[in-house]
Amino acid sequence: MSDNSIGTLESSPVIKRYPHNPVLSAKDVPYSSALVFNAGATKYNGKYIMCFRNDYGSLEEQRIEGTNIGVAFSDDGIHWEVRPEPCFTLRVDEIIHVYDPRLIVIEDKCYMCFAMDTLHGVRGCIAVTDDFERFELLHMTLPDNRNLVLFPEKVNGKYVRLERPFPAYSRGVDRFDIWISDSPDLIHWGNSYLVLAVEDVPFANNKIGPGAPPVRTPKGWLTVFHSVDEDPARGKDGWEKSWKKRYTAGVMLLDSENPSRVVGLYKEPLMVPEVKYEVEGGYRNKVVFPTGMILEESGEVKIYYGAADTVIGLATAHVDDLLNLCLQKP
Ligand code: BMA
Repeated sequence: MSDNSIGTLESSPVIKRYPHNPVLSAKDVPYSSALVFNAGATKYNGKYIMCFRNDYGSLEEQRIEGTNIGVAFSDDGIHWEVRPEPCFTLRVDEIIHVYDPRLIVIEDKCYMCFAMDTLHGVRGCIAVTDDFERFELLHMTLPDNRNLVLFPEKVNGKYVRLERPFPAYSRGVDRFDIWISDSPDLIHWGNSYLVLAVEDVPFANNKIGPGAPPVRTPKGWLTVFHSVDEDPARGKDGWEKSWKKRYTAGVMLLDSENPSRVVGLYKEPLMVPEVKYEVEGGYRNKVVFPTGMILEESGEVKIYYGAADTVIGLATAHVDDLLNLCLQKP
């Protein structure tokens, strides 16, 4: 271990993993698929809908040939049926691929935020759809920016998003934080503020980023984020020659009226990679990457997350337990 290594971490006991995880993996996909992970999830027109990252190629030969985004539907948020064709692909000239979709319904319209790798940087994008076949692209950020998540309703008359720019020049490599911006129309964005800095997260020594779109609670906007710690002592841990990072999940609460203000941050991780499909046999092991969060009327929160960049897991917690974690005094 090096001096600033984070060491052993544990998931909070409020988190329950679905015992039959993963809820979706390559074997469930009726077209070429190797890695199925990082899925946006929402409820729309009476169904659960998930848009997921599908890296195709060969799992056995550890080969990726490209990425598309697939869509799956469910009546219970647990058992999913994948539509026979991918729903979204962009691989033309300047655009290398699109990935890591997040879904959110605002005023009965469904929006998908996603990342786009281009020859000139990573861009965060927002599109709108009503059938998951046709998507109208509304906005693309300047590079480098990704992990866009929209709030489910306007705040003070404006659309709001969390995002994660990559200020590599000014902060050195990989010291990245969570920011917020607003917009009158989802097309023009500005009024940007820092929300949470990587140095404010005790279990991060590398970078953080938004996870799933926030949910409204009586105490504020509840939202999960991803947090990364790196340890030079780590070596090969997946398909790549070397993988020294661990991705965990954190949880925080933002002010209802001024969501750039953090009113509660749980100082320990909410979820840490610790079960088999999160820590071994994957493309990149020791990764939990939350990208979808649904608050049920019962108070149950469903959290969808990429596990080891290879499959999709579901974890649940009660909303009151998550709020208590955020608001507990040190
Ligand atoms: C991030 C993104 C995610 C991925 C994660 C862990 O930088 O590329 O798509 O899940 O790394 O590899």
